[in-house]
This record gives sequence, structure tokens and C-alpha cells, in this order.
Amino acid sequence: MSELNKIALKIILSGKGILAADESTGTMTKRLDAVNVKSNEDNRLNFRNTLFTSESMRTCIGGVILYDETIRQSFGSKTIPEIISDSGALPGIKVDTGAKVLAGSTYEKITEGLDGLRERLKEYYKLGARFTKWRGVYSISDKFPSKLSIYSNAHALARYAALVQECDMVPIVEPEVLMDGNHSAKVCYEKTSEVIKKCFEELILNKVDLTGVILKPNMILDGNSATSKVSNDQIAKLTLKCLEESVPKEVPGVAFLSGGQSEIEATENLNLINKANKTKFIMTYSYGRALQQSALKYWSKDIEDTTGTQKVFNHRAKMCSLAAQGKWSKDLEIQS
Ligand code: 5MM
Repeated sequence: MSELNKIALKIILSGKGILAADESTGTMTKRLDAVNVKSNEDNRLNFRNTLFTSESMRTCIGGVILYDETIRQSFGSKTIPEIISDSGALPGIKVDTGAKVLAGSTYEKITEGLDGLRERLKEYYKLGARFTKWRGVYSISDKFPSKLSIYSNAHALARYAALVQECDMVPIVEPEVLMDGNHSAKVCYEKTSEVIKKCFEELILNKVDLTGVILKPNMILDGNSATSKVSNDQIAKLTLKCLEESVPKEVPGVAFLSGGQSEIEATENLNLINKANKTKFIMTYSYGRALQQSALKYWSKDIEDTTGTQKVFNHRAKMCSLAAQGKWSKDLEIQS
């Protein structure tokens, strides 16, 4: 078993998943504005440190994806990566620098950040990171995603992943097919399959060790403005079919993004996926909004109420962890 494979498994085994706390300052500001809290460095640190010192970090969270600002912060005498490591989870870092308009297109995006990445990775490793994340975004419409966007993002993801492994860290490869639009789940299945297949084609071409990669895909869903919706069982079935057909068997696991689903939807769908999972892949979570939303709302009412916020976060993390084992049910949602 390679060292990279050991790291990947440590993050996703035993009902553990990933807390995606890597919102860039712009996104975090939107999240804080929405709950009427000022977005400054102290408040961003306060909220995030409250989550990172929760009890569920020991039992439900195998890794935390950080943003550049957070990986350099300290709370008391410890750095944030030390606080995360003390809980038994691994610190990770988002290393892309965001999605910009793709030259040759007027709408689609390409994720940037390859220039100088090798040097930045070395620094992040020294700061404590043991895994990384890069997100490519794809839209669905009658024209999108175009071949150009599918190829360009896959190529960037593969070059990123190769550099990360060279630096002894596990790359999370996140090709996110957005849920915006009125397309059907069938179309989402077709487009997502094409996107993921192309990513692996490029990863293999770039000699990436697939046993040391975690895939972070979207689930197969109807577009958020589609008039008819498939059942949750269908979502699970289509998602599993897509992954089974598109992901090479060497990959140890899949950690889904929540992508705008509610906390309960993201938990219920993950649970059904795990109940029906006959593949050899571990299927877990790498949720941002679906792990943090309720905790953020609670915290915003009294940012000093660490215990209360942690209780809300612990509950959500526990529910996701049960879903990652196919052991969740709706009646467990009632909090004591
Ligand atoms: C946490 O949000 C990440 C995006 O941040 P920026 O857009 O500010 O760069 C995002 O990549 C996130 O990690 C994934 O999309 C998963 O988050 P959700 O909320 O979709 O589970």
C-alpha cells in the first residue's frame, strides 16, 4: 500500500468524511452577509475554529479543506493545522485560484492556479497540509459543457494532481457539474459521465497514481429549475451507475460535494447511495454548505456560544457519517 493510498484511506474510511471549509474570502463574505455577521479575519477564524474544535472532528471528520487564509491562522498557542491534526483529522488545502472565463468561450470557465503551484505546494506541506483540492466547474445547457471546457478542465485537474503527488500529498479531484438549469437527471448523468471519463483519461496520461486520489463529484440530480424530479432512489441509482462506469477501480473513494442540496437532501441521498453501493469505492461526503449551514445560522445569533454551535455541527456531522455507512434514517434527525 502506497503512502498516498494510506493518507486517502485515513481521510475517508470508517464513516469519516471531509469538511469543506475552503470558501475563499469572497464566498465566505457572502455566507456571513447572509446571516448578518461582519466578514473580517477574526469572525471567519472564530466560526471555523469553533467547528474544528468540535467533538465530531474525532469521530466523523477525516479531513478538513482549508483556504489559504485559514491554514496560516492560529488560535491560542496552536496553528489551525495543529488544532485539526490534534483531533485526528488531516489538514488539507484548496490550491486552485478560482474559475475564470475560458478563452474561446464567452460563458464557460477554466480553473486557474497552475503557475507557481509546485512552490506553493511545498509551502503548504510545511504548514501541515497532507491533501489538497482543485475544483473545475461545468454548466449544463443545450451547448454546454463544450468539448473545450471538458478537455481544458480535465487537463488542468490532471496537471494539478501530478504536482500534488510529487509533493507527497493526496489530490482531491473535483469536477463539479453544476445543478443550475432545467435539464433532467438523465442529461446530468450523460454529461457528468463524459466529464469524469475525460478527467481520468488525463490523470492517467499525466501518470497520476490513482490509488492516491479522491474523486469529489456531484451527485446525479435534475437541474434545480427542472419541472419534474426523479426520486431519491433514482438519484442513488444513476449516481452509482455513473461512477461505476467512469471511475477506474484503483481509486479508493469518492467524497461527494453537496452542490446546493439542503442538509437533509444531501444526507438522504448519500445514505441511499451507500445502501445500494455494490462498487468497491468508499462513498462519503466532502460537504461545505450541507455540513455548515445550520451551524452558521446558530452561531450568527451569538458568536460566543461555542458549545451551542458545536452541538448543531456535531449533529450534522453525525448524520452525514451515518449516511456514509448507509445507517441514517429521518427519525434520527430529531435533535435532543
Ligand atoms: C466551500 O466552498 C468551496 C468553493 O469555494 P470558492 O467558490 O469560494 O472557491 C467549494 O469548492 C466546495 O468545497 C465544494 O463545492 C463543496 O461545497 P458544497 O457546498 O457544494 O458541498
